[in-house]
Amino acid sequence: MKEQLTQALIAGNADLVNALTQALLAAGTPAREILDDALLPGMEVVGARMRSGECFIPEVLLSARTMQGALDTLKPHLGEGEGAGLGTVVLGTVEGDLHDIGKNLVGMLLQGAGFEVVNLGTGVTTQQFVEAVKEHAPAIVGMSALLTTTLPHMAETLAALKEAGLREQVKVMVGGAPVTQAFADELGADGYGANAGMAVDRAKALVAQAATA
Ligand code: B1M
Repeated sequence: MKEQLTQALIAGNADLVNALTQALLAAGTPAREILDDALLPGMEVVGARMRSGECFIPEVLLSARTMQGALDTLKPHLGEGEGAGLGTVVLGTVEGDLHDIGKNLVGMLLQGAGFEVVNLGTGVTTQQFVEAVKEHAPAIVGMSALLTTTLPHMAETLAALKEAGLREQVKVMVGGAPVTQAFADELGADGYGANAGMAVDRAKALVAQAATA
């Protein structure tokens, strides 16, 4: 059934994806398994086809919307806040970038792990990140970017946090397909996650580290 789900996601068949996701959950398949074994591989194929010119924006959009629907179905099953009270994470996709599936997934898993998540959405400007840090005093601010052209906004936001005198009081995490550990290090970020699970592990480690500092 998982292979069928992958194929339905690639085809952007929202009704079938919804039915199969529900059926797998009802059969006792863990939400993370549905995500890791069926949905994420489906988005990988969509990405590869987009790159090779085999499929175009309307088809990608259809799969992306279908993926978001499946994530909404999985959300209540992605962890039950086992470490509730871990602190607040302000999360957003940087300016000029509207990719949000991965960022939303990171947000859901952070919530599931016990963080309070303030999701600023997509196209978040440097100033909006700074204002959100002032308003919510989060433990972590997380930036996501999927386009190489929008990566520079991460550095701009870090610089703006420094300028506003906020850099010392918040940990900065970055992620998204073009982001690497080397890029995060060069940027001076405190954390990076190659995927949502790794992002949650890193976020937990950062707050644990801050608590003992
Ligand atoms: Co776009 N797109 N897209 N796209 N799109 C990519 C990113 C691309 C790699 C496709 C390709 O060419 N193969 C390419 C970027 C090339 C580059 O810059 N190097 C690209 C392009 C070029 C574009 C447009 C410019 C196309 C155009 O208009 N000509 C355009 C740009 C629009 C804009 O942003 N201004 C565009 C538009 C779109 C759609 C609207 C059609 C749609 C987005 C819908 C949406 O997000 N609501 C879309 C999609 C779906 C993709 C691909 C196919 C899939 C992205 C995705 O959702 N992956 C993507 C190809 C790819 O990445 N392989 C592509 C699934 C998701 C779960 O993974 O987002 O990587 P990901 O998130 C992961 C990790 O990265 C990590 O955890 C997540 C979960 O494991 N992570 C973090 C993410 N954020 C994190 C933050 C963290 C930590 C970890 O800490 C804070």
